[in-house]
Amino acid sequence: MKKVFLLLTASALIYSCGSDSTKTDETANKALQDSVQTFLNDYNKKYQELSVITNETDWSANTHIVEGDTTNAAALNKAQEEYAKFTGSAINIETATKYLAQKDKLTPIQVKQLKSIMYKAANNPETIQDVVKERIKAETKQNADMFGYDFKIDGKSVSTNDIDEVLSHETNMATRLKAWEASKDVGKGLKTGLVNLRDLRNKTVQGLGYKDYFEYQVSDYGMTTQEMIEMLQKFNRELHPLFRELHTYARYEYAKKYGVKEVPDLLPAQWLPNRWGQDWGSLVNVKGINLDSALKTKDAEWIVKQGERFYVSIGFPELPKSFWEKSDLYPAPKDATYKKNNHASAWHMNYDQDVRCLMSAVPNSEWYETSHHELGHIYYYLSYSNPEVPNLLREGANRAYHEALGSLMGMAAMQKPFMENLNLIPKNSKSDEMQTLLKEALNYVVFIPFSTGTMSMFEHDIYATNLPADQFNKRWWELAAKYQGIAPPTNRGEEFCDAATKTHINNDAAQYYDYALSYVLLFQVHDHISKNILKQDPHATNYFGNKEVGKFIGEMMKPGASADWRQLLKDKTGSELSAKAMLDYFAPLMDYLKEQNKGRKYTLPELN
Ligand code: X8Z
Ligand code: ZN
Repeated sequence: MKKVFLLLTASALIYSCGSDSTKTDETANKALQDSVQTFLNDYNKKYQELSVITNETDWSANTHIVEGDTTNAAALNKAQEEYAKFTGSAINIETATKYLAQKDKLTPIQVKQLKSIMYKAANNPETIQDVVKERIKAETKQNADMFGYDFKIDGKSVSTNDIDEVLSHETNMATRLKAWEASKDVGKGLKTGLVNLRDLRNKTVQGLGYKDYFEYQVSDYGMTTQEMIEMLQKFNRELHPLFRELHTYARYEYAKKYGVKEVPDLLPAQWLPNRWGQDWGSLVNVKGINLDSALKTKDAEWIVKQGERFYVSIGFPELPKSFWEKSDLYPAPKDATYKKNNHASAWHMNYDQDVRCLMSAVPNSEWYETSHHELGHIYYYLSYSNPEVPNLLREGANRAYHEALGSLMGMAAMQKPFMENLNLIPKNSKSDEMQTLLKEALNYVVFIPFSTGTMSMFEHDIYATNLPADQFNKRWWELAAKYQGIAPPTNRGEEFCDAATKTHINNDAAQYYDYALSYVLLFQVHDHISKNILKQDPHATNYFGNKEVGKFIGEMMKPGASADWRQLLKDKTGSELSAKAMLDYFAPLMDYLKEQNKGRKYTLPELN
């Protein structure tokens, strides 16, 4: 009896002891979480305030570029410096580090925000503020030099839209070559700036312990450089058999088109419709589905509005009025005394409802697709601008998600049933499905070696292996040959810097694999939507008006970066990131292309 009593007392004692300490722990955790929350609230507020100023000045610096006028640049540098001073401040780094050391006691969303603070700090550490300042200045200048550039053909100013038009349609080789060379001229003047930026970007992130800027950018996915490179190579390898068929097919078909008897081993860059050979879609015209000719009857405004109509039809809200008032959607007038950033982008000005697009839209299929892509960014911004998501996490689940969801809508808007529904093509028109698939592959599959290979490996080499400046052009074309099977028209020495003609190399550095991953992701999401929501063949869907589809996409967007990207994908599609859906989509092409390529010489190696 006594024993029992004693035992009971002991257990009661133990219990009450535990209860007290749990309570104390809970109180301590609550106090810690409260102080973390106060820090985060202050940070989020200040972060938003500074971002608004930076984004506004950045907007002016990209929409109004006047040679010799340094007003915009000076304002932007000043705003960026203030932003850097705050995000990289020693006190913020110290505080976030201190709190992260106790991350087990914090809520997941607090931990995510603290990590985001550290990530942002690493780009601007106060400890090396002179380097940061210099980098900011160099970035502003590089951007203005790139987008202030006056492209010329035969001494006459031309826009990049003009150049793209020639490369898409012209069959006269001399004219094509001139346009291609004109498009590469801008690179020469950007080389010194790029070399300098490479050094400054590396130095900046080394301040907080990253090996180099490539590693820094990759770490945003929670991955190491090696893991990212392996994943990119895996996707490239998986798509290679199909790409090899496309490459063979394209060499012979282009040779026919341009009346060239001897088919070259590598595709001459000036034969291709895109300045970097990243999309060969216009090689094929599918009878009965000519989007470009349908769009000739529309104006540029229709293109952007149609994008909005599509998103609204699946349940997204209309764009805020300010979007239409403040965006810069169309090319600068021919006689404008200023230039503007000619590459499409979407802006989240205040981490809230002030969203804008910067485009140079004209009514053609390229801009039709791009408008849908950019509006994808805009609707992503609007979706995560909700009270559940703090400013710091108003970003994509990862950067590839941000690129994928708009591209998905762009792809969906080009499928036959969708275009029939919009009366862009005649209803029940007969068309060759294999040709449609081929055209799509020349866009989506051809993009993979460019994005996983040429672009990503070049950026890896310049940042992670410190590629010497006198090898930039040599390396660029080696990679283009190896991955894309492309060669320049003539020997391009180191006086050129052809990589720097690609905007991302200058102002979106070491992130191009985002797009590669986004294509893989978009096919995965599309596969799920087609089969499980629409119950339609992925090759022939019509998303228009389907609220279930909108709900599904909206749910992917809504949590922003408060979601774990791997988990989100698993939850929404049931699988991990994989090229399977993309491979399945294009699988029917293999036999067709093998048949077409019978007797033709393959010049790309087989990989396995
Ligand atoms: O740069 C873009 C977007 C930026 S928001 C227009 N894209 C890549 C490119 O143009 O190289 C979209 C797909 C590929
Ligand atoms: Zn984009």
